[in-house]
Amino acid sequence: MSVRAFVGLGGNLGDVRTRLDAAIDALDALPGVQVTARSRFYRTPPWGNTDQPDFVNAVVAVSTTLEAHALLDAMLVIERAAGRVRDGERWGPRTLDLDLLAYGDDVIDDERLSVPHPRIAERAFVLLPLADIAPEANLPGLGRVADLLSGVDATACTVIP
Ligand code: GSY
Repeated sequence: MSVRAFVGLGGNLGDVRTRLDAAIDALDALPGVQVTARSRFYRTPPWGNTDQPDFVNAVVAVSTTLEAHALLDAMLVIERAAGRVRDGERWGPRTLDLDLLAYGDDVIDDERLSVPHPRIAERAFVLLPLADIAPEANLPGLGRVADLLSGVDATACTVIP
């Protein structure tokens, strides 16, 4: 059985746009994963630690037969191949960040994974690209993506042509 999942992509070191394209191709090449929709790319101000370069962000929808933790493991492999080092710095600059935002209607909260991602509702850099591809999606416990987007300030985020 296939599940629709949403994956957030971001980064702010080096040629991020090219790296995000490669990461989307890598997701699509995974056995049991098909990218079914992709958002535009956005330039977004850094969230958390604001003393770092702007980010490029996007979101893709995938149709997958992988279980959520297996999808997460595959995403971590793609991050590492892109030079991402998880050095414990929570809000620092990064080459590539892949976040599993939602996995069907599942609610998962364990030591490795929280879906829907607990901070989606606060983050314009997630909601804006997510609304490109799934404005009507209803995230369990959070609500409709378009409604969540209307509750955040996205004015500093711009589409990259
Ligand atoms: O949580 C994802 C990494 N990240 C981002 C991001 O992707 N975009 C923006 N705009 N700020 C961020 N801060 C962190 S940490």
